[in-house]
Amino acid sequence: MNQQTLILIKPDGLVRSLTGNILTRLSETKLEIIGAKMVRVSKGLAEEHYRDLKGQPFFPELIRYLQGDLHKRPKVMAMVYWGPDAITKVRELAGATNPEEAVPTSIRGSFGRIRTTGLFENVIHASSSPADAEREIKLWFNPDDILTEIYPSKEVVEREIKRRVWAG
Ligand code: IDP
Ligand code: MG
Repeated sequence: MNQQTLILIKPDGLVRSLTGNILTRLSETKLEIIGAKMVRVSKGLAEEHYRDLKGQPFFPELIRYLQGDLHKRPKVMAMVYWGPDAITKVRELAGATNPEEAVPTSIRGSFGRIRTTGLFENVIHASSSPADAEREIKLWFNPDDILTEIYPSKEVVEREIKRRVWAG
């Protein structure tokens, strides 16, 4: 069954110049990239993304991690991959949440580490179920950012919306 999944290259992945390597590994899945962008992550976005983990002792540090505070690199690369069994395929390639337990050849097994504080610094995020994927993709992307109609969308007319345009 065709599925879509949200992938984030977290700030540690960017700071270690792992983008090319990770994209190459992901291309082995033969899935299609239907959305991609660089995002500066607000505290609100980070907290919403990881809202199920609120209350965990590592939650405040996890939010700072996703925002790039721990790596002085305030951005992530967000992508939507689409195709047969996308969620399982990408999760397998990503490896276990704990980099120490991840298969050594997986992305997290190869490049992840555990910080001295105990936080798993694991390079990549990948949605873990269709429901999570839908919630996460809708959080990170607008319908117009994605090249396939994966979820129903509608057109609205909005007035007096402030947005940035090119000055010249
Ligand atoms: P996942 O990223 O494999 O889906 P989640 O349980 O959703 O794992 O956790 C989100 C992120 O929070 C992980 O990728 C990791 O960075 C961090 N994390 C999860 N569990 C722990 C833990 O027990 N100790 C430290 N960090 C954790
Ligand atoms: Mg998760």
